[in-house]
Amino acid sequence: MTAQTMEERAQAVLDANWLGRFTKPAPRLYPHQWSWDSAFIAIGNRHRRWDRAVLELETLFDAQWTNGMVPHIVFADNDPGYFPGGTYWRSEVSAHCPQGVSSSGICQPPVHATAVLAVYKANPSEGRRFVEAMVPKLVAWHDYLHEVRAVDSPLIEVWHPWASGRDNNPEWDPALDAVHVAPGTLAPYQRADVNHADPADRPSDAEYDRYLFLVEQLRNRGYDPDDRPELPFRVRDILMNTLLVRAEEDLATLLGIIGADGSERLARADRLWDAVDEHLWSPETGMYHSMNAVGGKLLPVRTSGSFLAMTARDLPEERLQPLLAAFERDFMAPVAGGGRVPLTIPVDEIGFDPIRYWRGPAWINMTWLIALGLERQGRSDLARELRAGALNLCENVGFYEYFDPKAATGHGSDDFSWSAALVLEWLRGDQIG
Ligand code: 9WN
Repeated sequence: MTAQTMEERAQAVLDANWLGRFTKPAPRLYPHQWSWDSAFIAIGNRHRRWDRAVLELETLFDAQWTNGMVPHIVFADNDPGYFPGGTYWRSEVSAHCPQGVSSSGICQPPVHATAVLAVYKANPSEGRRFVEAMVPKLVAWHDYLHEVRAVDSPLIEVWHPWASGRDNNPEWDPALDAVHVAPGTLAPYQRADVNHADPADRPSDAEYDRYLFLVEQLRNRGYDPDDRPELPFRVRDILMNTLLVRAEEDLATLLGIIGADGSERLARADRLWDAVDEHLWSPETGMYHSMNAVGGKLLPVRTSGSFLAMTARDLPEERLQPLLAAFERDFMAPVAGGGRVPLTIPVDEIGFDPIRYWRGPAWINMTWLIALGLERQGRSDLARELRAGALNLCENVGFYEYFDPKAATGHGSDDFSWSAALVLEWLRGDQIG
């Protein structure tokens, strides 16, 4: 297939999932607006649907809470096709949720400043007004993360696996094992996800019980706990923290574009990076890890989230060499037709499953974010391999949510928006690094 045809196909996926003010991540499995999905979608749409890219991010930030939090899901309606929906989350229990907004009460990784910068770069003459409107919202969002989500440490915490964006990554297993849901605690419920995707691809019922229990713990506290150290699940996620370092840097650039001073954001990035490097680096594995804030120990599973350190900072050799060695040795999976893509965790890691989501397969957004980091570290050769692997998977298998590269199969939802969006970005060859 020619590059042109591939571009048309990718754009058609985004167009079909467009709902007038935002793009749903998937036709049936995810029928609302998701926070980090919208950032990736805007990055893809900036090339051929610039107005939509702008509206996508504006719509998401219209639902921003008054404390700065950008919710991880903004519910379009009461579609019973998704559970847990707005009537379960009941965002109105928080005084911070704006009137008329129905959303979840947790957030997702902060890739939005990176997306706003990318959208600006595609159309600087019209983009300046967009940047002016978005900057105060991004400042409030990042400040919320530093001020509310960091407890006893500069490192940002996730209080629910869904907030990590990598929901049932085996990385969280030790932290989730400590969450006990006594029989009869939860009201009976019906999962909707297993109606739209193969149950073998999705989390187990026991995991779902814990997910809902953790939502209830947060909802009972109005999503604004004043006993943050007592929360049952508190993880200093490597992906969340490294992407915020990157986002602060991009926010400083955005401030510069509108003639404002970005030095405070760069200072925040430095302070956060220093904490990442001091507390999340493991000399034993030669990788960065997430930390269980309950107990203060590094979570042992090696995950691809570690490589986002390359996206966040220019790394010194003593960090880059071991990281790249682990990447090549344990994560890179060949793709039929050419190229390689990173697995979520190595095949020999406890909990690896080639098809269950976030427990092993390859994801287009992780591949793209890591490629951005490889470019930053001067490893365009490896970034090109990732690009080739991702394009071959999408071309040969389809725009799936995620992939088992060894079997060349697609999983989760088909026609998945961020897979199409990031293919578009790669085809335009317009790196945002
Ligand atoms: C829960 C929408 C989202 C992504 C997440 C992915 C998955 C939701 C789910 O889908 O999570 O938020 O129901 O499984 O894990 O990264 O944003 O695409």
